[in-house]
Amino acid sequence: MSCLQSWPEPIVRVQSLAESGITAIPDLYIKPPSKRPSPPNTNNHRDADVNIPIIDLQNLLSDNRSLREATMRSISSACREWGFFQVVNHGVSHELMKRARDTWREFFSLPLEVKQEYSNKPSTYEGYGSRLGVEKGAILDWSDYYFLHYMPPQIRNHNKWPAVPTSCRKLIEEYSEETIKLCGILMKVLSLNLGLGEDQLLDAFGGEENIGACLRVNFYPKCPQPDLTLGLSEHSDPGGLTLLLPDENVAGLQVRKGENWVTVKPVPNAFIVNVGDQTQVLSNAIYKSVEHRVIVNSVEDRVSLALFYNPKSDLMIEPAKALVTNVRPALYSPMTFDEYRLYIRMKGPCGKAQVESLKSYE
Ligand SMILES: O=C(O)CCC(=O)C(=O)O
Repeated sequence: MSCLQSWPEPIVRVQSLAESGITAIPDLYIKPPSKRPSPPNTNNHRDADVNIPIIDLQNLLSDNRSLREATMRSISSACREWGFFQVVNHGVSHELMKRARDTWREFFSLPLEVKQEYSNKPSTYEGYGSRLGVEKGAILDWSDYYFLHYMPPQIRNHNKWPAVPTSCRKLIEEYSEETIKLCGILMKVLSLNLGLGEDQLLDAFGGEENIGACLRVNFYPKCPQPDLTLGLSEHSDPGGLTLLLPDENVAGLQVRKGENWVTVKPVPNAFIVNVGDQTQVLSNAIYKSVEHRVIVNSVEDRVSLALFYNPKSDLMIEPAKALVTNVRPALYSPMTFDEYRLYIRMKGPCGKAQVESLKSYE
C-alpha cells in the first residue's frame, strides 16, 4: 500500500526531545482530556491494592495432578477475568532477562546518529521508530521503539537488527528462543483450558515452525508533563499472545478493568502475559484481549520488551469449531493476520476498535 511507504511527517525522536531540556511538551503529544492519565485518586479502584493475577508456573509440569490443575485453573480465570497476568517460575533465566533489559538500554543510550542507521518505515515497521500509524496530524505517543521480526525464520533479517551493542544480535536470538518456548507452553495451557486439544491453538497458528513472532522494545523517556500525554495509547494487541518484560523498577503499564485503569505493579523476575485479538477470535470471545496503555513520568525513563506471538500471517483465523454452538454462534468472520494488522499499521493504537469491527453478528 503506497501510504505505508513513508511517514506522513518528519520523524522526531522523543528521547531527543526529552533530552533537549524542554519544560513543556509539544502540542503534538498532548492527548485530549478524556484520553489523559487519570489522577490516582479519581480512580474508583483503590489503585494501590489492585494488581493483575500473579501465577507461579512451577507446578505446570508437576506429576501431582491436583497442583497442575490448580495452576491451569488460575490461568483460565486470569484469561477470562483480566486478559492479563504475571508469571513467575516460568523457566526463563533471570540472568537472560536482566541482560535483555541492559542490552537494550545500552542501545537507546547510543548517539542518535548510530540509532538513525536503523530508522524504520511503515511498510514493515522493522527498525528504530517513533510513531505507530501513518495518519497525518495524529496525536503521538511519548516513546521510541525498536521493532524486529523473529519468526518465521525466513523473514528474519539480521541486518535490520542493531550491530551495536555487539552482543545485541546474539541476545535477540537467545531471548526470542526462550520467550517463544514459554509462549508455546502457555498456548497449550490456553488450548486445554478452552476444552480443545493441547495443540489445537498452536496448529491454528500454523504450528511451531511457522508461527509469527516479533519483538518490540519500547523506550519511554522522562516527560516534563506526564499528565498530558501517554507513553503508549490504549490498544489491544493484534496478535495471539504477548509476553512482556517490564522495567522492574518503573511502573507504567495500565490495564483496563471495566471503567478503570489498573496500574500493574511488576513483580521481580516476572513476565506479564496478555491475550491478543487473534486468541479472542479463536476462542470465540471466551478469552478477551484487553485494552492497555502506558503512562510516563518526569523522574525516570522506562524500557520494556514485548514479544508478540502471532499466527502465520496468511492463515485464516476464525473461531474454533468446537467453540461455536447454536447458543453461541461464531462471533467473528475469518480473516488472515496480514489483513488484520494492516489496519493497525495505518491507524496506530486505537483501543479495541478493530477486533470489535470484526464481529459478524448484530
Ligand atoms: O511497555 C509496556 O508496559 C507495554 C507495552 C505494550 O503494550 C506494547 O508494546 O504493545
